[in-house]
Amino acid sequence: MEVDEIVEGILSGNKRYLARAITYVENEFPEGKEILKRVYGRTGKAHVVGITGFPGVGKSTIVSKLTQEFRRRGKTVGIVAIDPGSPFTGGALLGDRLRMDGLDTNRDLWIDPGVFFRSMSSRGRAGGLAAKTGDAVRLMDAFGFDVVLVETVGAGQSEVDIIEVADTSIVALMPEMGDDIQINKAGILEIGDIYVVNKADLGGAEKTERWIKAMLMMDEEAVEILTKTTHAQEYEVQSGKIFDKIARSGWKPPVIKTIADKGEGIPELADAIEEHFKYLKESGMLIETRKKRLTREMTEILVNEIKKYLRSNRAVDFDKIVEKVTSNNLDPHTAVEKILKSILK
Ligand SMILES: Nc1nc2c(ncn2[C@@H]2O[C@H](COP(=O)(O)OP(=O)(O)OP(=O)(O)O)[C@@H](O)[C@H]2O)c(=O)[nH]1
Ligand SMILES: [Mg+2]
Repeated sequence: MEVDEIVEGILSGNKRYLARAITYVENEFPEGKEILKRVYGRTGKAHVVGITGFPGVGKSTIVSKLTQEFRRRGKTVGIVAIDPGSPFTGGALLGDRLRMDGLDTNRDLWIDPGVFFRSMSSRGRAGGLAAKTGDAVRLMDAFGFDVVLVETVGAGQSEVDIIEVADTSIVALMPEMGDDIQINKAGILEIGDIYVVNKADLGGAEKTERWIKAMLMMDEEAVEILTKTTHAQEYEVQSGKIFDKIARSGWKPPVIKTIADKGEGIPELADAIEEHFKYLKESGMLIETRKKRLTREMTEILVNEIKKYLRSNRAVDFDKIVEKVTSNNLDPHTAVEKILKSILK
């Protein structure tokens, strides 16, 4: 399939071409990059919503019910699920279908032209997964979905990455998960704009809710202290994420109890999501955080390109210079100055 054909297909709303474009991006085919370049002008309108949480808390069920709710509200929905367990299949639709159990039971969604689902495997592909997810989201955005939902399992590092693609981050928990220090260690309580305590039917949801609120209050104090220091800039240099958190401090993350498989609490969750988007737009935070994120993304691309360039030994014989430094005939600083000079000229 030609790039021209795919771009045209995406812009005219044909999902087959969207699926193909995502496959190209996922496999790092050069066509993927080319397509992204061509459709970038159409991106930026979708509300990107990330949902993360430990395995089995009910993320897929929430995504499925939320999708129905947004459809009722007249919005179209694109879904990206990061699946850590399944082998990479190139995103075969049937495989996706079987895996997304929550959606599978929801046959109406499969035939709804206003919904598109895609899963991406993270197995053995941790590196660059955030970037690829970001590009898949971008393609869905360009396609014209009003909302793009991204489901990621949060059990280690990857959940923190949703902050890099989502405007609104939802952290899903379930009862009996509170007072578990592991959750905070996983960084999960630092990234939520909205918290969900799902499986409220199991009992103990209030306790978990209280615990989250207590954690958030401590967090709020920390943010206040950080905001008052005159060294906010320094914090920004040290950690873009801490700064983002400070910047987000005008928003108090709500904690919402749900029974997702029965749809309970889902309209309230959809309200909170829409409210957060409104807040982001009205406060200027949407543009501000997107700008910061793009700065990080472009810096990463630039550094990667420079690395590639150096490895190619085209501009300078990098290996030879390293040898010189190893044998103490040159110091690292002078070596880098030399390299930079020859690259820049
Ligand atoms: N009791 C109860 N069960 C629920 C609720 N919501 C979802 N479940 C069930 O919990 C199980 C896991 O739900 P999923 O939606 O697949 O959870 P998940 O977080 O997407 O799981 P992974 O993608 O494997 O991390 C399923 O059997 C659901 O039917 C709920 O509110 N109450
Ligand atoms: Mg799931």
